[in-house]
Amino acid sequence: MERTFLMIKPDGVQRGLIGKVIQRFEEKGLQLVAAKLVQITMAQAAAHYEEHRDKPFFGELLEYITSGPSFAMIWAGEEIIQVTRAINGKTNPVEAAPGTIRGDYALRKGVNVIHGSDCLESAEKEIANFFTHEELACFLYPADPKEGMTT
Ligand code: IDP
Repeated sequence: MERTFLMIKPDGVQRGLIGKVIQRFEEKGLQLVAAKLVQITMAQAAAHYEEHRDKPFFGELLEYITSGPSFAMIWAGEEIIQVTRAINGKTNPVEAAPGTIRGDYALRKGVNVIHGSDCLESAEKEIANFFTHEELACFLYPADPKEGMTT
């Protein structure tokens, strides 16, 4: 099963949006594999946003992502990258469609509530940056989430 790394950023945690965000992914039928509150270190932040190292907003981005606890998660499901990025909405909340997380809960590009990996390869790197193997739920969900809901 494909998996991705999703993270509610410090603004989302501080505004009490963890439950609402989780609900959207659960209701879509995705499967939660691991989750925890984490105070991101500067080293983890720099590794996570490595591709943006040369951007003018890099310093601001590290400051923001380490400014308070984030809620790190691993979710699994079919077409997980495409599905979760659609639920998150465009990077710039001004352009993000209503009904998406960023469209409904954010206003500024630099403070946009949620992170989602952009491909399966990045997802695995990001998971390794934030989770140990022991932290992952070690049971298999049914292929169709509804199959497990009969009892
Ligand atoms: P994504 O989070 O939608 O994948 P990326 O382009 O990978 O978008 O950017 C990573 C994060 O960097 C964004 O979610 C946002 O928080 C921040 N960011 C991107 N562009 C800007 C900008 O122009 N100003 C400030 N922050 C930005």
